[in-house]
Amino acid sequence: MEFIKVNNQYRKHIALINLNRPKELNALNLQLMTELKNALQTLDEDDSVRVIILTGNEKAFAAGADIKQMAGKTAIDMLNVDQFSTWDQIKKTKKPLIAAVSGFALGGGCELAMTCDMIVASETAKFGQPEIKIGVMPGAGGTQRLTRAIGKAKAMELVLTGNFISAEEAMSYGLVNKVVPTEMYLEAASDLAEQIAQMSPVAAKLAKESVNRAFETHLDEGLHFERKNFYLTFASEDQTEGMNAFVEKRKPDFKGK
Ligand code: CO8
Repeated sequence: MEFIKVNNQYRKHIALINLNRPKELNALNLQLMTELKNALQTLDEDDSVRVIILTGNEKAFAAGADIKQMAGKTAIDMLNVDQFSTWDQIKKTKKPLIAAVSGFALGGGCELAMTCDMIVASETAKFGQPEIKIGVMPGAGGTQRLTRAIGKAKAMELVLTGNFISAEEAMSYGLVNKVVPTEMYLEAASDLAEQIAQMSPVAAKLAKESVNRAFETHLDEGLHFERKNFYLTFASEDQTEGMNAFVEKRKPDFKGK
């Protein structure tokens, strides 16, 4: 792989994916996105992995889709390339996915971070949807996910002005889970990942699916969906182990079965 680095044993049960086009501030070209989609699919099928962290480098998580690659394209070129099928596949990742963001998370970079389940940010992180400044608009979920995350007023402002917000602002609007000093952002994401990796992987997948359902349906259907997944956890050995461990006053040993 040319534009990402993958370590499927970064920590016990935790994989790390690094976006790796540092000179271009990790601009998301088509090849990078395909590599990322393939890596996530492989990690999703790898039983040794329970949580995935996606990161860039200190200066940039990703400064957006690759403008140079898109500059000469027509609408029909964009339609035919159908890059969003790659994004749709990334969205289907079943395991918890944490974005560890430092520096720029702009345009497609901000959208990619929001496609993850949680965002841990360094204090130097900057989020924004600056597409309007180059004559287009968000296309990989920015108008939808940002609005759901931070509400209409601020989302409209960011999308229409292209202004960036700081990590602290992103935190206050509910876009990110935590903000930490820059030298600690990957460590903080790893701590969060380690906590989740100790839980039942079956329950984690079903819980992730259920939380995401809240964005896609109305309350009654969401509650119904949650209930089915709750019942399904009782088909797992992890449920027996978790409840027995509680009764026996010991730490559970979840196997993901
Ligand atoms: N695409 C391609 N190259 C980029 C991008 C980008 N998005 N961002 C930065 N680069 C390149 C620069 O061209 C430069 O390359 P070179 O050295 O060859 O000139 C290098 O990265 C370093 O960038 P700068 O010199 O500009 O660095 P600065 O620190 O001065 O500025 C900024 C950093 C503010 C981040 C600036 O680079 C910038 O404004 N970048 C563009 C941000 C942007 O507009 N992003 C949105 C892109 S459009 C988009 O994401 C649409 C998504 C919708 C669908 C997704 C489909 C995949």
